[in-house]
Amino acid sequence: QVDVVCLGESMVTFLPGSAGPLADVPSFDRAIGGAESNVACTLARAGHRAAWVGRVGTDGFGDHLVRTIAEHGVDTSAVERDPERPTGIYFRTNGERATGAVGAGEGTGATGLVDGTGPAAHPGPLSEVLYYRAGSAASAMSPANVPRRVLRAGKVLHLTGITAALSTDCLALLRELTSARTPADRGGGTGPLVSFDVNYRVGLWRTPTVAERGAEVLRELARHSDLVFVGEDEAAAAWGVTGGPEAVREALAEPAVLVVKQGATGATAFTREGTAVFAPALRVDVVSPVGAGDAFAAGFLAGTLRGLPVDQRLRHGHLTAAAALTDAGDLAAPPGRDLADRLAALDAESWA
Ligand code: KDG
Repeated sequence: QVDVVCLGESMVTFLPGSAGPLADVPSFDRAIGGAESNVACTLARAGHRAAWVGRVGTDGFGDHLVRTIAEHGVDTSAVERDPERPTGIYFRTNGERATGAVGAGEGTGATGLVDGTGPAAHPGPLSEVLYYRAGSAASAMSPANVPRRVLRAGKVLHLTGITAALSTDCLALLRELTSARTPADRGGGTGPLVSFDVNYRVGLWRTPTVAERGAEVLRELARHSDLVFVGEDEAAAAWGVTGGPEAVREALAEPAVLVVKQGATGATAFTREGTAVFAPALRVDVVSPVGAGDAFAAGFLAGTLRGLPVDQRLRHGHLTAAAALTDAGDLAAPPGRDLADRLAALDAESWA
């Protein structure tokens, strides 16, 4: 059986060859991105059976994505090819970064806010993001063309709020995969545990592809999921919640398990019973914050699949995020299992 099925859009990513604003960058290096396939790749690299379900064009970018994600050990057999629509791509720039050590949750990139806000909205020091994904093959995913059998084949189905912003059909698909469930189903034997990373991409929700307000849609999807990841900064931006993890939990009407990422400080997980468990973040020198949130989710899910206690799931999340933070791309090789085990066993103080 597959451990985790991840559904969402993957894109070919162009990383700048030099720092500076978009207008001044002469060349870019090709890489891959996509929050959900990032999670799948990281899980597969950590030895779990992961599948990615998505839709790409029949163009060379689509070929490259499917091939590269498969090379990470991910099952891509359910990926659909769309002959009429292109594969999404996106460009990043690398502005001047704040130097010094920050934690695995630090920066909006770790939770995802910086991605998609777009250069016009955030000319700030972190990287700019320029998407070319409107009308992409993935935006045509819908309840009619994504095989439910595949989505229900894993122990965990991992979704993110990015998909909800791609089109009304994509939103309908996410609603079906979450709202159709009843609280009694949660974590039960009737289907996979639904994991949802809020991934609030402000820029995507500003476009007219989906008429509804992103904040409301994301709150609804989170409320219907079994395991929710959200950054404090995302909760503040989307829902105006600023009172710490407990306030985020109240705003989401107590999802089954909630993980609130608190930047450089660490992360708090609320268990099904409502117990709060905090784990401090690792301190690392950040190369790029993009993809750290995905890595954190992958680490937490890996710990969950291994049946580890919640504090160690959080530590796995921080550790995997640290690997992504110290890599320029959206996706970094996770630390090996030995190292993960050794670090997970360390005393909490050693992490701060
Ligand atoms: O979390 C990293 C992702 O944001 C990146 O890989 C691209 O999926 C992506 C998106 O929609 O921004």
